[in-house]
Order: sequence, then structure tokens, then C-alpha cells
Amino acid sequence: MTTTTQTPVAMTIAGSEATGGAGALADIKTFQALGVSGCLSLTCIVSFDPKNDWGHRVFPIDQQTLADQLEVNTAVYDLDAVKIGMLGSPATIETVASTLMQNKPRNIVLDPVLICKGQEPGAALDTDEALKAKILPLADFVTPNHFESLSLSGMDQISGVEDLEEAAKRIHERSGAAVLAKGGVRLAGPDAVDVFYDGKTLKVLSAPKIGEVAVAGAGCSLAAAVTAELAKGATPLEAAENAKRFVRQGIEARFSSHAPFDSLRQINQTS
Ligand code: PXL
Repeated sequence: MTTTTQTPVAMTIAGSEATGGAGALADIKTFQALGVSGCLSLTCIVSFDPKNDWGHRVFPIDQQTLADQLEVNTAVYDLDAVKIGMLGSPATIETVASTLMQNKPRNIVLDPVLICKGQEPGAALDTDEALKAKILPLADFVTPNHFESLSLSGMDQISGVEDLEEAAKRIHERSGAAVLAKGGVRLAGPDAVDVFYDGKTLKVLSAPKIGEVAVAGAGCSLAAAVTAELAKGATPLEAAENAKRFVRQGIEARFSSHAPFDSLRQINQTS
């Protein structure tokens, strides 16, 4: 039996970050704020460690449980878009890749979360290679941060807008996906600069920086907002521009807690 819904539906395939600043909870809050119904296929559970410099403790979900979630979400919904966040291991990547290859949904957005603090460096390397080989080719849209752009483009440095443009082009050539390469606070200067490239249009998206410190949940929320906009029928460039505006407003309205970093607030855009 298939349900039908009026509102677009997006699935996130992501890890939980318990405090809700990042990960699957940020994705679902973003979908909701942008008027899209969300469902979740959970890959792992991350709990920061307040006793150990807020390092990441990562508990993986077993592969059958992940496969079951993917099965039910793809059976119940005609998904309008899918966001892929933290996968965390080569086994998880295999499970996700085989489901998405069997039943390729529209609008797959990849936030290529490469290294998560607290992972074994060796394991992370395997994960990075598997992500590039098996998930990147399935993506319709990819949102690398500065570090991920270096890794995916093979460039030695990205220190200005021209470098970021080159990285976006190389990542598009490698993946075929629309690319939103994010400069964030990692590029010097007064503006937060991102580069959009889809093989035809190259556009630099620029807005004044709000502080020089990264805010938790910004990357997850940006990719989730792109996903929600694509689910609603936006073009890739419109999705990138709307998502950047959403994240900017969310950083302006960020909330603080007892953690040593602030978190983005997802502001409702539907009323
Ligand atoms: O910021 C990337 C990210 C994604 N997904 C999960 C996370 C984090 C960072 O903490 O915990 C689950």
C-alpha cells in the first residue's frame, strides 16, 4: 500500500547528533521549516563527550536495521528528494548505494561528510574512498565544505574564490552533479562565499559573514534546505540561493547552550 501526500516528501539518510544541532534532527527541522515532510533512515548515533573536549562518540546502526528503514521509506513514499549526510563506514555506504541503485529516487543531495572527529583515521580513509566510489556518482547535487572540496577535487589548496571555482568545476566533472562548494569562514575576507556550478552556470554566491566562527548545523541545514527546495520543484540554482538565505537567517538567529559552540536555528518559512 502506498500513501499519497499533498506536501512534498524528503528522506534524510543521516546520523543522529543527540543535541539536535547537527545531523538528522537538523535535517528534519529544516524540512519542516521549509514546508516539506521528512522521513529518516538513521545510520549512526553520535553523542558528543562533554568530559573529553566534546569529541564524537559514534555508535553505528546495524546494516539490516538501516536496510529495513530504507525499505520502508521507499515503499511508503514517492520521495521527491533524498539527502545523504553522515554514513560513517564502508558497510553503511554499501547498504545505501545498493538501495539507491535499485530504486533511484529523484534529487539525491550529498553532503559529503568525510571525516568526523573521533573516527579512526584508517577507518575514515576507507569511508572516504567508498563515498567517492559508490555514493558520489549517484548524487544530483553535492555540497562540499572547504576540506571536502580539497579532497574531492584533488587540489592542494583553496585560498580564494578562483580556487573555489576551480574546485567546483573539478567536482562537477568527476560526479556530474550540481556543486555548491562552500568557502564559509575558511576563506579570508568580509563575505561568506560559495560557488555554484552545474556544468552550464557558474555563480558566486556571496553574503556578508556573520562572525568568524563556524556554527554547528550550518552544513547539515544547508544541504537539507537544498533538498527541501528541490523537493518543492526549485531548479538547482534556485535551491542553492534559497538554501544560502535560509542558513544565513538561521546563523543570525543562532542559539547558544552549555556547549562551546552555537547552533543554527531553523526559522519557519511557511507562515
Ligand atoms: O557536521 C556534520 C555532522 C553530520 N552528522 C552528524 C554529526 C555531525 C557533526 O557533528 O554529528 C551525525
